[in-house]
Parts: sequence; structure tokens; C-alpha cells
Amino acid sequence: MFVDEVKVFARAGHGGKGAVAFHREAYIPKGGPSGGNGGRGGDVILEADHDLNNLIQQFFVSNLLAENGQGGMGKGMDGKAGKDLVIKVPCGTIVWRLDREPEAHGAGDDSGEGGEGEGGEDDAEEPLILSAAGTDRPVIRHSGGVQAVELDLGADDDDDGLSGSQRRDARKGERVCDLTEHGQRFVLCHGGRGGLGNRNFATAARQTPRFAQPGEAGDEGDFLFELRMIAEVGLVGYPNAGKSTLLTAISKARPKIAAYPFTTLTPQVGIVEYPEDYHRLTVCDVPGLIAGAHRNVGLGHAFLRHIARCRILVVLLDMAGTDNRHPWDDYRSLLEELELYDPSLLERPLLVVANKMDEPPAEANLKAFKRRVRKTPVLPISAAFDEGIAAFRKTIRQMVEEAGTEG
Ligand SMILES: Nc1nc2c(ncn2[C@@H]2O[C@H](COP(=O)(O)OP(=O)(O)OP(=O)(O)O)[C@@H](O)[C@H]2O)c(=O)[nH]1
Ligand SMILES: [Mg+2]
Repeated sequence: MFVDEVKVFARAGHGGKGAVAFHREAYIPKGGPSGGNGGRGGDVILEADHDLNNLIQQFFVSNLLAENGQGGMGKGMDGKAGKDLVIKVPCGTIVWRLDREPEAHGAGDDSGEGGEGEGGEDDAEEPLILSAAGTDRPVIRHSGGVQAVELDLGADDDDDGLSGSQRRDARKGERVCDLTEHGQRFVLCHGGRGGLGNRNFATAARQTPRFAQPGEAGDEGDFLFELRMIAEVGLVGYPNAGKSTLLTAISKARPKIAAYPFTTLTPQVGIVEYPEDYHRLTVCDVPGLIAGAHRNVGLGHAFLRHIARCRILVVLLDMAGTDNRHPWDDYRSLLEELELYDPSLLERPLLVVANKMDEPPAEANLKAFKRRVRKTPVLPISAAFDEGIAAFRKTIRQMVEEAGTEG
């Protein structure tokens, strides 16, 4: 299962409460206040990890609860701090803070201990706060043990002057962080401070303080984790154009290849190696796009977020026109779908690659195609027969380097 968007609830640990205690020892009358301080609650920390490629862990454990701080004790002993909860997420994870509904989770009354156990009760209350999806993309929601994928097929056509992707981002809430580098950390929720014990409040005038500070609550909130893969080159094309075959030819990735549409259902990243100078490029193969994808036809636009960070885009066309398709129509509708998703995608350097040049109709189709797009360079290849692959590797490297210096 591939999960690239998931809603989570995170709560940092509550600070432990300070203790009220008095020193008692033989021959020491009125030993004075000796209540220790409470420990601080653990933080919820996110850490980017390049060994992960999707958010499945958060799909199964979506309540991220850090440990509470221990309460202070007598004899001046301070409580232990709660352990930080370190959550590993794939590189490329963006975190959005969702607006909370006021009655959600019913938290706020835990005081020091037992916070972990209450996670179960939160789950039981969750169905009450489930409401219809506000976003136009699949949102995976949890309701106790039952998981459901909610698809809002509602129109994407609001007329507010924003592009599709900008509107989607605006609806998601406040962007909290973007973890791109391996090992990068971000404190999502800070743990609460521990309370001071009564020994801190002794003064000359008040020598027996019978009170101590309670601990502070940790930060909490609902968040949306969204994964946008990090690759330099994005491969887009109609189903069956040969994207996975091309990825297999240039890298060690082994996506499934078959002669039916929508073989690839999740984005695949391959690493292209240039042994001569140990250079590497990452290429992302996104599932096939078809006309009307913005209306959720086929697999829809859901996976286009994974090419949003790519520096260059490769449009792969089936020049043989298999299944009575016309390369020119495919090209037009691919560009249209990219534009509908995010117009800025078309500003990226674009390489048009004509695949399946080994098939008989391909030559004639390529000639006709080139006449229509005179300015755009078209690279002919035959991915299945390793023809033109060396030129393709060279071209993408050159384009990525040029795009890099411009940026
Ligand atoms: N003749 C010929 N067939 C090819 C070539 N490249 C790919 N194919 C065939 O085209 C079919 C589809 O290839 P895939 O690589 O699975 O296509 P895809 O674009 O990944 O398709 P989806 O994952 O369904 O979007 C397979 O049967 C391949 O063998 C080529 O250069 N020449
Ligand atoms: Mg494929």
C-alpha cells in the first residue's frame, strides 16, 4: 500500500506536577519544604529518513503521543522528563496544521500521568467529529479500527483566480514544515514544562508552602502529512507509453511493465548513475495521465504532486500510436492536464521523448509530429530495445544541470 497523504493527531507530553512534601528526619525538627519539580513532557519530533518512501507508518499509527513528564517527589527529588517521540518520515514530507474543531479529542484534563492510556478513549470519540472531506483529494480518515478512503469528487472548478494546486494548498491550512534532507529534524509539538515543587516557594515569611505548581500541557494539534517525492526528473505520459520500461532501462528500479494501461499505480523513483564521474540523478515515474484527469478520470491528478518538485519534466509519447491513439493528441492533453494541475509546471524545462520508434508507424508519426511542434526538440528512443537510451541519459543530465544553474 502506498500512502502519500495522511491525517494525524500529535500531542507532546504533559509536564509533571511539582510535589508538596516536607523534610522529616530524626533530630531535625521542621525540616522545611522538600517537594521536587516535575519533569518536562516529551516532544513530538519529526525526522526525515531517506530509507522510507511513503507514510504508511502514520497511516496505521496516526496518534503521535509523546511521554508525559513524571511528577516531582519528596526528599527534593525531581521527576523524570518524558521521552521524546521521534517519528521518521520520508524525505519530501510537508506538514500542514489543520484547524481543530473545538470539541475534538476532549483533551486537556490529564495531569501528569496516564496520558498514554487515554489515546484509546480518543479513538472511541473520533466518529463524533468526522465530517465530510473539505479537500478535493482523497483524505484517509480513521474512525476507531475502521479505515476508509473518502473521495470528494466535487468540482475542481471554483473560479477564484487560483490555480488548482494553489487552491488545494490554501484549503489544507497552515504549512508547518517541509522535511527534505535526510536527518533533518523538526519539533512538531513541544512538551509541557514541569511544575515547581514546594521547596521553591519557601520564603522567610512563608516557611511551609503547602502548594506546588502543576505541570503545563504539551502542544497538540491535528496535522496533515503530505509526501511530495524528491526527484530531479519527472516522467509523465499516457498509460502504456513505456514510462516504466524507460525507468528500467536507465536505472536499477524494476517497476512492473505490462501491455495494459495503469500497470503502475504508485510513483516509482529510480536512480540514474553516471559511473564516469559518480554522478546520480533521480527520476520519478508517475502513474499514467489521461485526458480528464483533473476530473478524477483514470487515477486523476492525485500523483502529480510527486512531480511538483522535479527540476525538469519528460513527456513520454507512444509514437507508434498503439490502440489507435495519436501522439499529437496525447501531447496536447498531457500539457493541458499539467496546466490544469499547476500552470507553473509548464514553465519547467520540458523534454519530449518519442518512444517505440522500433514499430513501423512510428517514423511517419514522428515526422508529422515534428511538423506540428517545430520549436520543441523531440528525442526518439526505443526503451524496450535500448535504443537512444544513452542520448536520453545525457540529455536529462544536461538539462538538470542547466535548470540547476538558473535556479
Ligand atoms: N515495441 C515497443 N514496445 C514498448 C517499448 N517500450 C515499452 N513498450 C511496451 O509498452 C507496454 C507498456 O509499457 P510500460 O512501461 O508498462 O508502460 P507505462 O507507461 O509504464 O504504462 P502504465 O504504467 O500503465 O502507465 C509494454 O508492453 C512494453 O513492453 C518500445 O520501445 N517498443
Ligand atoms: Mg508503468
